[in-house]
Amino acid sequence: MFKRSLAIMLTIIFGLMMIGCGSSDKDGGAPSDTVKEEVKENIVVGFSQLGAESDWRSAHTESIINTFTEENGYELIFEDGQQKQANQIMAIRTFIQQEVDYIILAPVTEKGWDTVLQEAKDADIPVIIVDRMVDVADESLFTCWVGADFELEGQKVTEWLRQYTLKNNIAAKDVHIVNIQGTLGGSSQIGRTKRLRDAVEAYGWDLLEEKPGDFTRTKGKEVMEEFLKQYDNINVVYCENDNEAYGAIEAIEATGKKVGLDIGNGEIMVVSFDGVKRDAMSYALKGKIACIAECNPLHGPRVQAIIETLETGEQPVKFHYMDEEIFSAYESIDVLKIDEKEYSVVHLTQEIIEQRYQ
Ligand code: GZL
Repeated sequence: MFKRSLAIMLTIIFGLMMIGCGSSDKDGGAPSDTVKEEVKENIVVGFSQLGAESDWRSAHTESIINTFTEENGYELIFEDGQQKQANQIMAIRTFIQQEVDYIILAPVTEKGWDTVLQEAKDADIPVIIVDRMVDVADESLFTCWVGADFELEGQKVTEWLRQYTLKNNIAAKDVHIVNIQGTLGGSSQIGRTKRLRDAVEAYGWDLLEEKPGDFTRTKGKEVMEEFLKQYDNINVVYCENDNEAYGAIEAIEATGKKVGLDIGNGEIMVVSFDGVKRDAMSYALKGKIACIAECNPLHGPRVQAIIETLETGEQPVKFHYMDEEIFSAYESIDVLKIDEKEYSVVHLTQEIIEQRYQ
């Protein structure tokens, strides 16, 4: 911030000098545009990303990097936290020393940010939180947040599953679920897990066990293998992201069991979140993932709009929610009713997939 204020001051002084020397335009008016252009500083943004664990994360990183480019007037400093909060805190402290103009933080977990966000606030550097939320005592420690309603994502999947069981006369007591959770303590895991537990409580499903799969394919496969050794009656697998679902499907099929929707006849249903890559949609088209609650990773433009508003001296809205759908190839469920609101299910076809990834 200091660097850019200095640059702006220099512009004014330099411009006044130009006017004094009469070398601006003919009538001695404001300095010519070339003066302002020469010293215009790019906005320096420090981005602390939590890691590279999933397709969603890669798409999220790409969205930020593709937005905060030099040609768009930015200088982006990117730091990968590799799933460790300590690395992210170190990155934020480095950004503060570098006197960046803004900090973007994608926090790996919700807790433990108060001290370092206070340091950023003391350095007068606005912090924009993206994706998962931070749980801080004082919400003035961050300027804005861009992300998803993770509990609503969980409600969409569990409401879809409830409708499925009703339409196919599957008794609640015969729904035997395991949950492959996301990275423990992150808002996406917290919200999606909470809404599964609420549904189990409300509808009487049998929740056999929950274990973290860290949003990765490898861990998702490992956890599913453990579940399959432990339980012989699993018929629904709730995966908290698509990469875990890929791993779970691999583990299930390796035992000779079938992944699909016909849980009344021995198939194992997989439900998931994200819907970022074509792979996930192809699985869903084949019924290998019964439904996917979209989690939209394209935060870049929303964050840029926030920064542009802040640059004008205006205060943007604090919380920004991304628009998200729910996808399924199962055509008998069209609409989900959640808390008096209705959400249409996008019935997947090859054509819709082609359009989405053209
Ligand atoms: C969701 C994000 C989650 C994704 C996973 O906003 O936090 O983390 O669902 C990602 O794919 O790893």
